[in-house]
Amino acid sequence: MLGWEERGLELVHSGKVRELYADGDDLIMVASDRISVYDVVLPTPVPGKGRVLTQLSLWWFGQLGDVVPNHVISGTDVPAEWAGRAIRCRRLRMLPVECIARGYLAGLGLASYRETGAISGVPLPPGLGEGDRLPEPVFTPTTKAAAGHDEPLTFDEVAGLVGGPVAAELRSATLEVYRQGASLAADRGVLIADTKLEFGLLPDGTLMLADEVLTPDSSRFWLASEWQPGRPQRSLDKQFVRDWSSGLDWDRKPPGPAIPAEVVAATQARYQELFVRLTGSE
Ligand code: Q0Z
Repeated sequence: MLGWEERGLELVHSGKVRELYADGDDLIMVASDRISVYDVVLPTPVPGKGRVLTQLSLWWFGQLGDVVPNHVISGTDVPAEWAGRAIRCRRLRMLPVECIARGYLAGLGLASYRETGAISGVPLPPGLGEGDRLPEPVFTPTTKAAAGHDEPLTFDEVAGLVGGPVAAELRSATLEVYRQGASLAADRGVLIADTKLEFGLLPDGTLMLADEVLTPDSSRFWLASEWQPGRPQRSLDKQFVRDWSSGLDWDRKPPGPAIPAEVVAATQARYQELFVRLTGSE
């Protein structure tokens, strides 16, 4: 079998758990079975994770096609070695903003709220606690740092980076994708606490949803039946890995520990269960 180099593909970006290749004018995004916890990639893969996340993302792109156009060309016209876990997409001019929508208080949104009562310059009512649902979803964009940590941006700062009209489009598309996705997921027993979207532009200026959408690697998913505001929530996908690793003598710095087989199996089952719950297919 020919490897990707022999087929003229060029590796353009290697992320923690995914790779991005150029194929002529197109890009091919390839999801691996690698898993990260506390931002550290563990040495043990979770078989099937790349396929489940890719198929979930493709399903969401289909569901959300009326909200905003997207970069997908094909989920099947990809090299055979990546079948099921790769997406052929249009190469866009990516916008330098991580577009985050939050519907519940968790993570960096919670930290910002506790310090200032606001997130990304959007004031929130007093008295909210960890895991609470927000009165309205909020747009909380950040920078896209090449290394290190993303920094919060106010709406005016986004407008300074991409121009006022594109910033307004980004905010409305982000909130609408979140609203429709979270509403559909909630009907199926899954809460989407927050999500990170990436957008790019076609040469004619059309805004397109890019990258991955509403996967557990880009979003916080909670099981509605387990939601208990007032404390940290259980993560639908990685909770077994977190619970197991918290019992180890590990400082959460690389290299991470190998995952035992039963924790891998439980995590695989969690990804599959999420996929079946949301999409209604196996
Ligand atoms: C996505 C990323 C991945 C590592 C660039 N349609 C597009 N056009 C231009 N650029 C991108 C896309 Cl999706 C683009 N990333 C994120 C994806 C591996 C990094 F699969 N970076």
